[in-house]
Amino acid sequence: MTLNILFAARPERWKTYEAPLRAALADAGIDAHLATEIAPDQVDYIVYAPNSPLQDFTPYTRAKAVLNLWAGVETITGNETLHIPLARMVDPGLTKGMVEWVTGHVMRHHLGMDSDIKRDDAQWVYRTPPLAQERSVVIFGLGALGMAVAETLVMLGFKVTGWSRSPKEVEGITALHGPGGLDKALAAAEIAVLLLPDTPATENTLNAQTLTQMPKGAFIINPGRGPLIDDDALLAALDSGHIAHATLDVFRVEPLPQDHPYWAHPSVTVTPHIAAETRASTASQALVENIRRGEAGEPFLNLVDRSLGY
Ligand code: NDP
Ligand code: OXD
Repeated sequence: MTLNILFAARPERWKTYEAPLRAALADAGIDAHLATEIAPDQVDYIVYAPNSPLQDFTPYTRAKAVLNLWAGVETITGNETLHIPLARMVDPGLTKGMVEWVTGHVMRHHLGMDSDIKRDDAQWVYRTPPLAQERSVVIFGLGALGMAVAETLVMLGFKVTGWSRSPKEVEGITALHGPGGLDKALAAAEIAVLLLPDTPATENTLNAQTLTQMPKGAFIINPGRGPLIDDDALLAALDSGHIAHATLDVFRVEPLPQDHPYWAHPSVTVTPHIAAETRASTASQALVENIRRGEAGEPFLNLVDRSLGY
């Protein structure tokens, strides 16, 4: 039987994904009609980007799953027309990209690279740079991305703590969880990396109260989602010097509006939601593996629990 697979995303994505998806389907021996337009009641699987025009899933009566092209699902979990399984993207290429981006920014702050890069001989000041073993980094969110980041930072010698919703045991990492573990995580966060999903429970994880619980001079790196931080509270903490610097890749409104105070703040680094990107070749294999599982009657991987919002 030929499977009808709808690719519902912006046209530029189709250009990137068409060939690798066809190749991954062929490699898996799946006979498929893959297209950007298919009669809704004939569609078996929907490969989906949340910014696609498809927002009403009601006519997709035969579809077995929606396979998201993004890791973040906050704009779909509330869609009341969606009643079939929703899988989020876990892609080795995306994970590698996130590990590299976070590690780069952790090293920038850990080593104080900005102040050591000299443009003027008069500033020739020698100092002994710190070693990773002297620095405590907390990863808020120990999921697919946070765990990979934590493992790399452990390999580099950092003191790594992770905070998640459910308990975990991970060698080399101090694993804390739930509201009860938050105080300890904040107190250890000389560098805080936010890799939580955007859910009602994670909104404003960093707020006026929790920011004061972080060590004075702490650094914040947020490649997670904008709503994880109360922006006004962060700006106040930066102005007071309690937080030394924030590197922000994601925002409540994107692109970040031109008049937002983050742009001009000397202690804020803005990057345009580029921390990590799905890589079409590896992401296609992940998508096709879930289609294979669906057809074999095996459980889908990386299913979203819509009651939790991630
Ligand atoms: P996962 O779902 O694999 O991991 C989420 C982690 O957050 C889990 O460890 C989970 O805990 C934890 N968590 C969720 N809710 C809470 C809570 N209330 N309290 C404490 N911990 C909580 O997601 P990924 O690692 O794949 O991705 C994380 C986020 O990164 C995405 O949701 C997306 O927003 C962002 N992202 C950003 C990109 C960028 O370019 N800037 C690119 C890709 C993703 P538990 O383990 O117990 O479930
Ligand atoms: C994602 C992202 O969620 O790019 O995949 O932020």
